[in-house]
Amino acid sequence: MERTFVMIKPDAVQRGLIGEIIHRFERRGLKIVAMKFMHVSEELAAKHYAAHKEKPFYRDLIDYITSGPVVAMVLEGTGAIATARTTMGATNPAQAAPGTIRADFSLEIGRNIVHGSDGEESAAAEIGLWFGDDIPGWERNTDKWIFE
Ligand code: RTP
Ligand code: MG
Repeated sequence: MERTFVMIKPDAVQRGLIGEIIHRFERRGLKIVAMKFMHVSEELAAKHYAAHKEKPFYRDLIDYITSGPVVAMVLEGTGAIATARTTMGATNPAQAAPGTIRADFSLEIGRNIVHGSDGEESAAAEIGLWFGDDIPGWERNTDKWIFE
């Protein structure tokens, strides 16, 4: 069963959208296997966004993600990495499909309210960075109605 790392960004926390965002992933069938409300240090932000170090928006991105508390989580399910990203919508909310989290609650790329790992490699690295490598699984009552 695949796992992915998802983060509810500071803008969404400030806007009172934590429940709404978690609700969408939960309702789709993704299973929460780890979750925490936390402040992001400059050091953690730099490690998390290391791939973007040379990008022109890097400084703004670090300032954004360290500007207030976030909710970090690990979601598990069939094709969880891609499924979480399609539930979130395109990086730029202006191009995100209606019904996705980003389209329904945001307007600008630098305030796009949620993060999700973009592939197997980044998912493994981000889960390890934010939660460590020993997250136990758990049996959900509804698993057999969601996973074939
Ligand atoms: P994320 O990592 O947050 O899930 O988003 P993503 O994969 O869809 O997009 P990525 O290319 O990894 O970019 C990471 C975050 O950087 C901000 N960004 N700003 N101003 C810009 O051109 C720009 N491009 C990216 C966004 O907040 C994006 O989510
Ligand atoms: Mg990304």
